Amino acid sequence: MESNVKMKLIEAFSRAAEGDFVSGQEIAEVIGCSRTAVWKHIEELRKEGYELDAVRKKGYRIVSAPEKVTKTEIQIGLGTNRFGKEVVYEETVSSTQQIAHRLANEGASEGTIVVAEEQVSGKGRLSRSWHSPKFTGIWMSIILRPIIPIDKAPQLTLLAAVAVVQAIEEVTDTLPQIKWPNDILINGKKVTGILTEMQAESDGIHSVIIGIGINVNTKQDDFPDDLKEKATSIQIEQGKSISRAKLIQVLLLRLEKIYDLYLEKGFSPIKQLWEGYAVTIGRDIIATTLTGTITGRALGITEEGVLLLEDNKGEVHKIYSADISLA
Ligand code: BT5
Repeated sequence: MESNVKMKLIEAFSRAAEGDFVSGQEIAEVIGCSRTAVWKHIEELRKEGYELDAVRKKGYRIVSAPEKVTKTEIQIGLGTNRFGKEVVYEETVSSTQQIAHRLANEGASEGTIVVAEEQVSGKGRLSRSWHSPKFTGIWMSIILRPIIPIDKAPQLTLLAAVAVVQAIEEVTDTLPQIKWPNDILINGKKVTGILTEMQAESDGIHSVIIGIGINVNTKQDDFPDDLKEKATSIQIEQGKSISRAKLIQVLLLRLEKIYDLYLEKGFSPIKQLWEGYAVTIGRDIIATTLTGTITGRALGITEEGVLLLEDNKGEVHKIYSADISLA
């Protein structure tokens, strides 16, 4: 919706006393549109997360405004030591990853996060896109600066997946599971995707940027047709919405704890936690890699976080990166 139209509309509502209706006529005058076009603007406002009452002969009133994930919402009550101490918040971005990359280059400190209400070109792996409609989910990137060898960076995806599952478990009554390497599912449908990118040179890792996308209060209609069957949200699964800011706080705390455990004790304890949530292990799966397709039984992950897949000839393959589906 055009931002000046939106501003005028919100202003008209905020001039009215709380709980009072604003008539269609008044809205038409404020915006400078016809009375028949008023409902269209009201619908647009609804799409942006506002709840509105419409009563014949009285007009419209705002019942609730969308909850936001601003720096203040995230930082008040945040229990972490480092993660989320720097928050870069934008209402609309192309991709939080892009901004985080720039900030990392400019020397942003570890634990800096970039959060947006909406991404217009959210990124998945391999230049796929990530659908990120306004006010519905958590679209966040966090900058880490671990001192680890480059080939260990993929472990951070698994570490982040564990933190996300723990956080969702803590604030909802759903039971998420992890599909190697970067998907989190509820009832078999994708609720979260993780994208781990790295800035490194021959002297080692400069930064790792972990992008986390969680469908929180997304409604079925918010998903495009090609995602309706395979994607879900916390709201869809548990039948009620939750505070995105609260989930971000819990997630940052979980992430910081598990990251500290990782820096202190290595990948082993993370692997154990991860295996407790993994849905693919012990099952027959199809792994689609850039070079081809392998079918077999997922045996587990190695100490490095690499997936082991045994084909029907008994040969064990190491899978570093792939899309997995159940056979
Ligand atoms: C991922 O890629 O799952 C990584 C997604 C990471 C998104 C976060 S949001 C914050 C940060 N900023 C960004 O720009 N990105 C990160 P991949 O495994 O390649 O899966 C991508 C596929 O998931 C798409 O091709 C769709 O099929 C599906 N998909 C897209 N949007 C989805 C959504 N909102 N929910 C569930 N599935 C989705």
